[in-house]
Amino acid sequence: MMKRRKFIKNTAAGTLGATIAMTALACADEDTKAKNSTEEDKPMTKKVPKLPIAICTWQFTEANQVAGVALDAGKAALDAVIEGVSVEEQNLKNTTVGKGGAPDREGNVTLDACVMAPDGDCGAVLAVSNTSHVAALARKVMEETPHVMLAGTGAEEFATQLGFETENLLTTDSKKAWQEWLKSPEYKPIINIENHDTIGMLAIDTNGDIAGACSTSGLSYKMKGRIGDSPIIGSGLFLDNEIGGAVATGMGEEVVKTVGSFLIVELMRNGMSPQAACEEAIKRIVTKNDRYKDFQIAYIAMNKVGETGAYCIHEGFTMMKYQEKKNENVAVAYYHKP
Ligand code: SD4
Repeated sequence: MMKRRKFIKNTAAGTLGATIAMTALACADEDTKAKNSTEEDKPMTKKVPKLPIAICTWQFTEANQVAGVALDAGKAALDAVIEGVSVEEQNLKNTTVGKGGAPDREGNVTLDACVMAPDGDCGAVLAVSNTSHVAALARKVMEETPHVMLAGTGAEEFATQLGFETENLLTTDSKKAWQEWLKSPEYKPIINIENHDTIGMLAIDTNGDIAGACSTSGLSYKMKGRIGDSPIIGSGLFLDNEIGGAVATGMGEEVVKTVGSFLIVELMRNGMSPQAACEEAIKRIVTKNDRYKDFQIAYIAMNKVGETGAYCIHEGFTMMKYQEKKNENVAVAYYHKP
């Protein structure tokens, strides 16, 4: 196996990041704020947030804590996010990530994940059914192959070669729920109802470097072979270490259509705050799709200096944020007021 790429030397979050943040504050366009915005006008003297910081989708308290503690111990952002998401990949109660995830309509649990590193390198695995630690596997694709994505049996064989534990991902509970579903098999993904969903995580380490990971079993009872946004770089996850990063959760098909995470990073590049950028990305979806009342999408984002933002279509989504040894569940504003 060859070592494909060497990480470039980490660059500190110095003048460039600070400049971006101040520009973001100065240039945030009021017109782009979606309704229900929680963003307040911020004075130019605003304090730069203390690093390191880890944020993740939903109320994945332990996963975010693990990432935050790793960052506090001086670990690199990429190591921290992979350690963090692996908590949920092993959590049997979570039916949308890793082992215990709901299967497709034929009873197969298939996992998708991607990772992105501060140097812009990335890796992804799609439709993996033999191991739960798919974010770690995506990292191996990034670091040890000449490719960015591996899917299906190719990814599974790669995992076996690397010594990843072979696991049966379908738990007794998930199997029972699927068998129940088969009695009247209607495909109606209800995202958001329970606070267990795809985990997307972003971390900025003590060097000021940003990395991210996204891991999911996708939508319950999806068609065999269906892939959502989560392993697609630019949709489920994107970052640029000079600017910041974003991750998505929710109805993957709609995220892919607007390349949501890439969009958010580019909006931040053009001066928006993470909050304004998340709101604009949601606005892009709801203005193009009048079915938005039937699905949930949420974005979280963080810029180079550690300012964070999040926005979603429907009430019920929250974000975790770890900073200065505090791991908090943060309320997130939403677009649709029924
Ligand atoms: C997908 N985005 O596969 C994932 C599912 C998800 O909240 O995030 N559910 O489309």
